[in-house]
Amino acid sequence: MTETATAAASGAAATERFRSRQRTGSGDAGTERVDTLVTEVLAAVHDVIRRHRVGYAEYDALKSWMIQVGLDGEWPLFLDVWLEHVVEEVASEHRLGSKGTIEGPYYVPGSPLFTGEATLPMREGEPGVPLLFRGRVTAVDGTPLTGARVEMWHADAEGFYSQFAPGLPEWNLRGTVATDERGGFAVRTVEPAPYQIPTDGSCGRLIAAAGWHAWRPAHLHLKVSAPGHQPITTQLYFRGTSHVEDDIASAVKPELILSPVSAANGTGREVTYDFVLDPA
Ligand code: MBD
Ligand code: FE
Repeated sequence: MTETATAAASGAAATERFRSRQRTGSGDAGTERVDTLVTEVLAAVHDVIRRHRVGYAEYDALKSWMIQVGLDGEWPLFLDVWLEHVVEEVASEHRLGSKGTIEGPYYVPGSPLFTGEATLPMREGEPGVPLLFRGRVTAVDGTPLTGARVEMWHADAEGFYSQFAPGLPEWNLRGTVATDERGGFAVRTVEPAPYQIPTDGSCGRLIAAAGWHAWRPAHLHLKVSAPGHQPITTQLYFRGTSHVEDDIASAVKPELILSPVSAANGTGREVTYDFVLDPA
């Protein structure tokens, strides 16, 4: 029997995951700050209601949709798709090193650790074009960072993430590699598929109701960290693949687009990408 992926199951897992690792310091904003932010958000919504003459039928539709987002566990998905990119933009305004982008709902800390070179955990005959991803991690002054951690996680060739879709090994396509004495790392994996927001959940219903598309371009997720440096959370995309130009999560930046070439050994593709970390 093959279990099928459902919005409610991946949403419940994402909600649970978020609750277990909420960033410290969240939720302790002062009274004045809460007053300012909530008052302005509400005023913006009031303005929309007045300008568009929103009626009771639409108000009730909104209420029932918001209730269902919670029941589906899709608040992490909704927020990361439609709001996180602006939070990331504000947070990274003064960064000198590599560009970051949103984390999304499917990061899991503590993936299997390798040194220098890694083949991400994958199934026998894992579908997808083999990809060799390698590079170096340095400080902004060019100093190689030995022992930096490069964490990678991504969807499989069907667009599914381990621990959020059924039937996949726990750490499938998730791993951490520590850089060598020259700051270098290499990761062998397979190229991910584009990601479709689940069509059977509340986010999918919103997308259909608004006539939008539900796609993110194929992407690799990464977190790169080293002692004494600011960690970076980013994603990398593939030049010329679908939805690089119109990501529903608005998380593509020109600096994050890879151009892999045929691998020197004749199987699959390879690409080099270097990370530069800001001082802490
Ligand atoms: C993803 O895979 C993702 O990276 C984001 C940001 C939102 C939904 C699914
Ligand atoms: Fe993703």
